[in-house]
Formats: sequence, structure tokens, C-alpha cells
Amino acid sequence: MSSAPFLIACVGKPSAGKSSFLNAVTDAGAKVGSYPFTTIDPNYGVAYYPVACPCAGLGVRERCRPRHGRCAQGRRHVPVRVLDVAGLVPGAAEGAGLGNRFLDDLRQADVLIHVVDASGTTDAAGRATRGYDPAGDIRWLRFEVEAWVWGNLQRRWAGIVRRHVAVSASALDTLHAQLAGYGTARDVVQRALDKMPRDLTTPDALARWDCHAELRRFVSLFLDERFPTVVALNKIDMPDSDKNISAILKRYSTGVDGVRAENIVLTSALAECFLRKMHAQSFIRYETGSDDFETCENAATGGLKPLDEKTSRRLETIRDLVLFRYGSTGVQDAIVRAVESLGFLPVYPVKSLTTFGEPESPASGAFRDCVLVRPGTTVREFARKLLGAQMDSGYAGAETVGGIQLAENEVIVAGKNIIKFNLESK
Ligand SMILES: Nc1nc2c(ncn2[C@@H]2O[C@H](COP(=O)(O)OP(=O)(O)OP(=O)(O)O)[C@@H](O)[C@H]2O)c(=O)[nH]1
Ligand SMILES: [Mg+2]
Repeated sequence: MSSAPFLIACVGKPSAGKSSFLNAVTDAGAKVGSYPFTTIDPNYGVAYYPVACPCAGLGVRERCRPRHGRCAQGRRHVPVRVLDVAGLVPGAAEGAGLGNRFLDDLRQADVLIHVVDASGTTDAAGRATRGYDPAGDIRWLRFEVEAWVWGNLQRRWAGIVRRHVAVSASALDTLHAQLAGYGTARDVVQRALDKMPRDLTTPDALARWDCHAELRRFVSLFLDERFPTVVALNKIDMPDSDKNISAILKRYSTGVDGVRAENIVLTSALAECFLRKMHAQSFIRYETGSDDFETCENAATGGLKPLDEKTSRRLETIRDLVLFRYGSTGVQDAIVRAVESLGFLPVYPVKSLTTFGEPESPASGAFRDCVLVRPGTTVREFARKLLGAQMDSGYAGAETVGGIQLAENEVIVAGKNIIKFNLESK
């Protein structure tokens, strides 16, 4: 598959639990430490976005064989990449802490998960403390990301405007050229521009933009479009988290600082890591996202090892403080929100609409591929990603289930997301 898989970047202050979150949702095995800046070089892992697979409804569940990820009982786990970067501190855009080199690691991310330490036991620099109010962390982190993008533009703004005027470019062309380094599609810049007052986006208006006013305002709108943010209020297993969470949910109920209320999730990365480990060692039976686990004492089937008292107590605490109270460890919800906040859609390219796999050999498996595509992606854009140069030489149309033809400029939507491309045989 030529298209790069969806990329989620975990950001946050040191010791918020970014690496723990990565370990909770992937097999990355990143180093975790109770001191700031445990992570310096970024860590990558692969997590899974769960979605109902079309194999069940089309009666080919037994033959469903994803090339990447897996499908169990009609529930498909689509791989998404997760990146964990070094901690950010206030002033990072100006070089504080480990500086803005780490902001640069975010350039290719589709969406950010801001991991916040909700327990109030680490200060803004990630140092151990007590009674810290984490409510402000969401605001300053957003400010730093904004200052980073703005700073990159502002330093060159006079030259950018001079050239813009000299070649009589449109505001869209000029800004898109400048923001392409953030992996930005043209329509993302267009959507941000659409939110600016009309008279500020005419071709000659850019020359009148003040760096600290109009440009800054545009950068903020651009960030909302380019780096949507899911906030993971982490360490919900700790004593003071409850009251901090209530305060944050109240403050963000109307959506400010680039965060929408529905994009706030509650997590315990530590609990998830422990449950996964116990499951891997056959002490418990646990499925990510669920609200409970089985032990050898209450399991419906055998095969689980007995627990010692200490482990048993720790599991009981997780059950009480996390699973019963919040319904899950929340880490999977964070992945789901991250993918869905952008409205990404799973699309299944197939070679046959009868076998949903290879035309002549059903045994080779069905629904081998699933690609997450941006909302608004057209059949043509998807074909180009998938077929590359073949698109120019042999493209002969596209169709979906029921023999329905799809026009090249048609936007791909749910229900028409199993797509067969017809190619001219030479
Ligand atoms: N109680 C509790 N502790 C957690 C949780 N998640 C992480 N921690 C602890 O918080 C500390 C920091 O965790 P890391 O995952 O290393 O944090 P980080 O954000 O990657 O930190 P840096 O790499 O320094 O930026 C460790 O002691 C973790 O065990 C959680 O959900 N609950
Ligand atoms: Mg780390």
C-alpha cells in the first residue's frame, strides 16, 4: 500500500505518561521513568483501531484475512502508527527544555493525543510535586505548538509577503507553500482561510496581515484543522485525579484552546500496561477496552495461573479504581477518538466484488486491505494513492457492492467503501 498509515503523535509534558500510553496501546516497549525527559529520541509503535468489518455482513467472515492487523468475529483491528516524543515544557517553542527539535517530530502526525497527568503529582516541567493543578497544561501546550508554527512563519514573514506581492499569488497558494512542510493538504489551508474574515483573504490582503494579530489568528485556525487534539486525562487511578478531572471537564465543556469536549478521554496507561502484562503471562484473561478481567477463580474456562496475594490485591485495586469506576482503562477510546475526530473512513480495496479477494482464488482470503482515508477523499484520489502511475495508463472505472459504478469525482462514503478498480487489460 503506497499511502502512509494514519499517524497519531503523543505529546505532553515530561512524566505525563506518554511512553506508558504508547506501551499500553502497542508492543513498543518504550522506556518509562518517574523522572523528566526519560524519552529523548521518539518511539514508534503500532496500535489498532477497532471497527466493524464488512466480512460479517457479506458472509465471508471465515475467509477474512487482513494483510495487516486482524479480524476477530467480524471486528477488525486496523493498524495505526503511534509516535511518542520527548516531553514539552512551557517555553519549548523558544528552546526551553529539550527545545523545539521535538516539535519537529510532530510534522507528519495526522492527529495529536495530549497526555495530561490528571493526578496533580507532577509540575509543568514534569518534576514530582503535590497538589499541582493540571487544568492549565492543556492551554500552555497548545500555546507552545502554536508558537512553534507561528515562529517558523513569523521569522520569514516579510520575505514571504514580498514574494507573494511580486508574483501576485493567492493567499491560499502562498500559505499552502509555506505550510507544506507540516504535511498539509491544500484543503486544510483552505478550511482555515475560510474561517478568517473575508476581507483578510483577498489576494492583496496578506500584505496587510500583522504578524501578531492576523497571522497569529490564522495559525490558530490552521492548527485546529491540521492537528486536531484528543486529550487523554491520564493517571485516573490516582487519588486526586477525580477532582482535577471534574474541573477540566467543566472548563472545556464548551471547547476552547483547540480542544472539543467530546475529544477528552480518561485513561490509566499504567493499569492497561499491567493488565496486558498479566494477560500475556496467563494470570488473567483480559481484552483491551473491556470493563473487567477474569482470574483463575472466576474464569468460565480453565488455563489461568493462580495469583499471589500481592498481584491479586493490585488487580483488585485496578478493578475498583479504574474499571468499575470509569468502565475501561480508556486507552482504546483515545485511539478511537483520535481516528474518528478527523472523520477518517475505512476503505476496502478489493480485486473482486464476488470473492472480495483475488478473482479466481477465494481461498487466498477476503478483505486483505483496509485503508483509513481522510473525509472528502474522492474515488480518483484514492485510486491515485493505490494505483500510482497505473492510474494514468489503465484506469477504467471503479465500482462497489451491488454493481454500483463510482464516478471518479465521487466522494467515498460509508456504505460505498468496498471498492474495486477496473483496469484495462493490455
Ligand atoms: N499511577 C499512574 N502512573 C502512571 C500512569 N501512566 C504513567 N505513569 C507513571 O508516570 C511516570 C512517567 O511515565 P512515562 O510514561 O515515562 O512518562 P513520559 O510522558 O513518557 O515522560 P518523558 O519521557 O520524561 O517525557 C512513570 O513512573 C509511570 O509509571 C498512570 O496511568 N497511572
Ligand atoms: Mg517518555
